[in-house]
Amino acid sequence: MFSEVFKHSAVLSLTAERSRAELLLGLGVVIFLIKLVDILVVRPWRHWLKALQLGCGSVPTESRKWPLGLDIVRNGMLADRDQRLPEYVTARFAAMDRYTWRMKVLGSSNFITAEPRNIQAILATQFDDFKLSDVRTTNLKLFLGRSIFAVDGPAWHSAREVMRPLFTRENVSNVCLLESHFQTMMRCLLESSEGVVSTSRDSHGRTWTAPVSLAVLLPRFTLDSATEVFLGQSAHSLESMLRGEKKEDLNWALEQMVPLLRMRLTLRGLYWIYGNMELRRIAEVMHKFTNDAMDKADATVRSGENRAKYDFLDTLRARCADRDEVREQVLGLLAAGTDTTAALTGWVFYSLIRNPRVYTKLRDVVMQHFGTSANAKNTGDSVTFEKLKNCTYLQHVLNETLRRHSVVPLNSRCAKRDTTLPTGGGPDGTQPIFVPAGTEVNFSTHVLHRRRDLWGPGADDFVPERWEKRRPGVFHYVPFNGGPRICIGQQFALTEAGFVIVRMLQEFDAIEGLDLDNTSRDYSNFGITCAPGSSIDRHEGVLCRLRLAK
Ligand code: HEM
Ligand SMILES: *[C@@H]1O[C@H](CO)[C@@H](O)[C@H](O)[C@H]1NC(C)=O
Ligand SMILES: *[C@@H]1O[C@H](CO)[C@@H](O)[C@H](O)[C@H]1NC(C)=O
Ligand SMILES: *[C@@H]1O[C@H](CO)[C@@H](O)[C@H](O)[C@H]1NC(C)=O
Ligand SMILES: CC(=O)N[C@H]1CO[C@H](CO)[C@@H](O)[C@@H]1O
Ligand SMILES: CC(=O)N[C@H]1CO[C@H](CO)[C@@H](O)[C@@H]1O
Repeated sequence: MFSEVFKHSAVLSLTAERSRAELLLGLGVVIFLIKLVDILVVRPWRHWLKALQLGCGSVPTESRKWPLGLDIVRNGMLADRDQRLPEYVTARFAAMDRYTWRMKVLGSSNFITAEPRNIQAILATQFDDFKLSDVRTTNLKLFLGRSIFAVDGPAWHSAREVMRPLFTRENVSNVCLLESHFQTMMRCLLESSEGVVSTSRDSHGRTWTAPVSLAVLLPRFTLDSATEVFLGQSAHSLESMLRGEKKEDLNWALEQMVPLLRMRLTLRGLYWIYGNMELRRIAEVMHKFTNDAMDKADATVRSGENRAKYDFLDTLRARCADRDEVREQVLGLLAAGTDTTAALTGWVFYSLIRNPRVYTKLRDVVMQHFGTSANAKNTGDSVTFEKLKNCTYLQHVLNETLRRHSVVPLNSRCAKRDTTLPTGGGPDGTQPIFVPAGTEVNFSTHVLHRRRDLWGPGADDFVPERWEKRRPGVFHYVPFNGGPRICIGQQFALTEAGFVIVRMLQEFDAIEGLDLDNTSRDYSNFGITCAPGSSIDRHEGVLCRLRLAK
């Protein structure tokens, strides 16, 4: 009896539930249809009207062969595998035959540009119309929290203020600390493991290093010195390499982070499905390193030791809200500053190897300007910030390298509100274009820096001398971006790269590439930044041997 009643009421509630479900489903369908009409009809119509009002022209869309532009995604992956990603982007611009166009990939539609006026608008004149893209902020926030690199709006403003004193000319010009790390890198160049000499002599009795990948050594050098500058405590990753240690240290964590973040950026909205366990492990290592540094700094306060080496850390601690923020800002600086500077330095040697004329000329200039390495060792301060800045040919080599090899070749911003960009629309591409709120705009400095109409027919060639005559036009040359969010570490990077180049040229009087393949193509190893790759192993770029100077 009871069970009868029970059954009955169960049936009742089941039907009630079913009709509720049907109602919900119906409602869902209606909402979906409204949304569909909005996306397919109302919005395009509204945008078309607004574009018309604003005098904007239409922008051509890149053609696609497969649904969702999967052919473009696939070709991008193939180009990346072949270490040709920058050239792939160039080829797409060439196929479009203009410098601003639209691409539709994986359901999203965005603009891409290599037009100085548009890049200037995005980064400077219309700064407030744009924000960082959401993929970047969500992904980075996880790692870097309030880091200047990951935040936007007022949070960015205040982070930029926190950083400002660290990057004054006075603070950036201090190169003293670099020499000891350079000495460790020299040992890595001359020894296979601690104390075991790896050099050999040629038939003229000259000493050469064993084959070495500079793209492997340089990120360790920049990490070791940046950690000492910002935390008062070096990661000593070059030393652990000499000792053959393979531990989960800070260098390991940063190395792991790059492919992981890259995959998550590729997955866009689905980023959270990938790599959470690994991320936690990496974060732990990073937290431990920064916390240890702060503990050590505190211990010196108590013991009354010299605290000069904690200057940068002290400034950060005085200006950040709490310990966690100090950690986030330091990790942001390491993420933004180490691989980039290493990539620039790597590209310089990559270019010198392929242009012996420039190597010889630069070495002569360095010898005149800075003297020999014996000089550097004895006086200790022969390579100074002022002297680096004063060495014009060195600056031109840096300029030319950053022009031909953008460390950040492709970047993007997202429109915060409906806005326009100055050019790229209409049949001849000279009208402004309409950029609806939420639209991503990619910009490629790689394409910009190699435009023949801006740089001449030899735009692809490595000719530092072009900088003797030429001042680039406004926003024709932006390796560090421009506007309010211009790279805050620019001078820091140029000083460090200049220092390493001068010291290397003092120590070595010849360099021989061991991965040249007789073609003029380039090998670009894309992580988050674009570093030199290699025809042999993309992770061992700038494979070479060097001859010790007499
Ligand atoms: C050759 C080396 C470097 C290159 C090519 C480079 C390039 C760039 C670029 C293109 C940006 C703008 C990114 C964007 O807003 O989307 C940037 C921002 C930044 N860079 Fe660098 N960078 C280099 C070295 C450094 C160094 C050594 C540091 C610090 C020690 C550093 C710290 C930063 C920071 C903190 C930002 C964010 C600035 C902000 O958003 O206000 N960079 N860099
Ligand atoms: C950097 O320079 C400024 C002045 O140029 C100074 O006030 C500041 O304390 C310096 N040091 C650090 C680590 O920020
Ligand atoms: C820089 O070069 C100029 C002219 O070549 C010279 O007068 C000046 O002393 C140099 N400065 C330094 C710091 O080397
Ligand atoms: C490069 O070219 C030279 C001569 O043109 C040839 O002897 C050499 O084998 C080539 N090397 C490669 C890797 O193709
Ligand atoms: C290293 C570097 O980029 N140096 C110079 C390159 O050219 C620009 C623009 O002319 C200069 O402002 C830089 O100082
Ligand atoms: C390199 C880069 O930032 N690419 C961006 C271009 O725009 C799309 C949006 O459609 C972003 O998802 C990419 O990350």
